[in-house]
Amino acid sequence: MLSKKLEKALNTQIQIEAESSQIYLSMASWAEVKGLEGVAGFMYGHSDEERMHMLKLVKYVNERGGHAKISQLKAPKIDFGTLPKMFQELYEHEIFVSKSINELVHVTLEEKDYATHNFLQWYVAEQIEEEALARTILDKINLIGNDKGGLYLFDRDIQQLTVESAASDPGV
Ligand code: OFO
Repeated sequence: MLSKKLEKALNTQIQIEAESSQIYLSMASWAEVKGLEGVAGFMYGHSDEERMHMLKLVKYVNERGGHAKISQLKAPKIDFGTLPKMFQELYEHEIFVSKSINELVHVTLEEKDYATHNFLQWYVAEQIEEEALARTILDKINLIGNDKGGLYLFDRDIQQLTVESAASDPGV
């Protein structure tokens, strides 16, 4: 059975994952209307992943005798300015999510809930990979700069970039 404090903290994380999914969905739509099909596809996929992160938490909370509460979400931005700015935002957002997961892990120790501590290790590992992926993309995009040909190739290749490939590729 989850403690009230941990249940509340997990519910906050559910909201954060749901908002992450919305942010990446908004990035996908922004990229799509700009004609960046590859970037859009990548972001749609990333948005789905965040929804999966959220669902995994929802099911866990309910399974442990808590109540996963589905709440109102903050509306994401609609315009992301430029591609480098958008990927910088993605990177910073993942750092924010990692901090939030770390705080959650801290609460499990305070509450002596080792089952939840164990459950959250998947998220700890996932965040390392997500940050690595965001950094890899950011490095590539900064390298391209204003080169239109480079941007074309980047848009074509980004869909092949997965969390796994970024983890084994130290970047540019
Ligand atoms: Fe849920 O990992 Fe990104 O935000």
